[in-house]
Amino acid sequence: MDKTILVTGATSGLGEATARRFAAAGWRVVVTGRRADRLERLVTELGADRLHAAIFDIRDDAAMESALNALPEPFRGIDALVNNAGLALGTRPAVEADLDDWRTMIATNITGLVTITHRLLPVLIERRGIVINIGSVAGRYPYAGGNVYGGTKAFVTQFSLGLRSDLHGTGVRVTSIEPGMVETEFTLVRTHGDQGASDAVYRGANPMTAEDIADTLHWVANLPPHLNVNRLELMPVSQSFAGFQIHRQTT
Ligand code: NDP
Ligand code: 8X3
Repeated sequence: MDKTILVTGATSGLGEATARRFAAAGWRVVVTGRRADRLERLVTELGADRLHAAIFDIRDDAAMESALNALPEPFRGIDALVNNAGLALGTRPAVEADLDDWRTMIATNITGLVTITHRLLPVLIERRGIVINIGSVAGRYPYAGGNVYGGTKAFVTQFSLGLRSDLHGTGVRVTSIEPGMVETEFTLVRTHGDQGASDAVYRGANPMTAEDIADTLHWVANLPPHLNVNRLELMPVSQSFAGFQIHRQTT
């Protein structure tokens, strides 16, 4: 195996599981995120020949550029980009939502994602690589309080499909993975650190695991080069759809 993958947001959840999955399969992995201690622990555990930590906030263009420019030679030829770094903040209805939360989601889930994609497209084209973007069921099915988070994930899906068109003829594959409920630190972040609320979301739900998604990503990336998965939506069996809400006049 002589391939390199860059996974954004590899300090926890889907990103960490993806880094572990591909490293176990023999890929070189560039792991990114803000929490340096977690990335450094991962490098120590899995080995510096296999993993490289590129520590930056995906909203900080200059930090991203300098971390990518500093990639050691064996990690520079990126064959796969997993755009995973992202977050939801808040579940309040739009009128009560915190505008700063909205702006953070847009800056991270949209602006950060397109910035690193634009930066790495030349090498991905040169190597006939693959871009895997992590969308969400929230981008397809609206729910109360999903407002801007769902909007950012709808962007991810549509951007993925648009990228496919633009990359026509290059051999580069683009996939949008759109999971439902996966137990990670996602809800802890969404609730601004409320562990009880996070536990309540997942309790008894038998949610998907980060490893379920990592296995799916590994499958997608290792398909024969003539096959492209455009979009893939996954849910735990315990999750489904609740239909429309109707507000009725009482008088
Ligand atoms: P986690 O909170 O466990 O992981 C999120 C990752 O994103 C962390 O590694 C975090 O790193 C990184 N990240 C967040 N903000 C930034 C930033 N500004 N700069 C760099 N990295 C950042 O959640 P998940 O693993 O669940 O989430 C991963 C992706 O999956 C997200 O895009 C999420 O929207 C999506 N998703 C999650 C679902 C779920 O149910 N869990 C379902 C569908 C989609 P750090 O904080 O160290 O910077
Ligand atoms: C995360 C899934 O349903 O919590 O993207 O929005 S959901």
